[in-house]
Amino acid sequence: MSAHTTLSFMPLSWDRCGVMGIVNVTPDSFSDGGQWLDPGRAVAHGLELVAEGADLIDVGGESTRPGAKRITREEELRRVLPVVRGLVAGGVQVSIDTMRSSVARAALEAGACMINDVSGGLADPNMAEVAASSGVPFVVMHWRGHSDAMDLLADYADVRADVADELHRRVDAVVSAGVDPGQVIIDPGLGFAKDRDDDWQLLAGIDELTRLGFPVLVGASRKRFLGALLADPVTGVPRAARARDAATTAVSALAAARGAWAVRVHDVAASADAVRVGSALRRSEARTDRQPWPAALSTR
Ligand code: PMM
Repeated sequence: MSAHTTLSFMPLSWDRCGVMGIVNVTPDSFSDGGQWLDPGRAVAHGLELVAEGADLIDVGGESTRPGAKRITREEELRRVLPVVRGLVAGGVQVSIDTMRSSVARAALEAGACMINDVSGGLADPNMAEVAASSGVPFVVMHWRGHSDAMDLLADYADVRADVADELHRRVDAVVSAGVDPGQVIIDPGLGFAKDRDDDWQLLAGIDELTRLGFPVLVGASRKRFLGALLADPVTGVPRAARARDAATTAVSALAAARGAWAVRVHDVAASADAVRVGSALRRSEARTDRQPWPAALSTR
């Protein structure tokens, strides 16, 4: 696997960390389940997220919450296609969040311009071929198994090294199946077969992941590790999913500062500001004309 630091698909490259807004067309996603099941409301919400600063919208029809059961292909298509069509008609860049190659193909035909596969091509052996033949950006997320069993699979010797190694092998597999390395975006898959400590370690290791040579997408929005961090100090009850947005925003700034390509979030407006902060800090750190502190101070 060779190094490719930028997407060859230019419309999805920005001069800062990007913001991917989430529209889950599901009855059971952990934080917004049931809110956007009606296609008209889902499209209106996606357009609202774009107005708030989303660079693209990720549309998903199948919940991946821990313990979730799979739905049929027909149901998934019924949920996502009208929303993809509606958003594309509104001029929005749409990513399709699916583990099924047939759903990805149908969404691309409806105008989606990116595939986000949380299984990184593992759940459906035909996904890599659809990605390869379409040439669109393809998110390869770290994944070890379906949602009904994933919590039992969070067993790592060294989570950063293991996730990087497994992602590396997944990328090699999809590239062998014909995907151009310039299409690939990697994602550590926070919360997917990870416990809270694993999620924090992976976040702390974003810079290492970027060194694999692919754009890195970070999906921390409202996830369990934030709920646990913000748990009620008396009862220990995790903070409710909707009340995790400020923490998500903080993660967006940190992810941008550590070189993430984009963050995947529910609350777009706050993260749109946060990624600008993180990216500005990163640009400033990268300046070559900076004086080391002691020298700068001694010239006063
Ligand atoms: N998380 C969820 C769904 N899709 N896609 C990527 N690439 N990365 C993620 O972390 C990710 C994802 C689950 O969260 P949701 O139910 O809030 O959409």
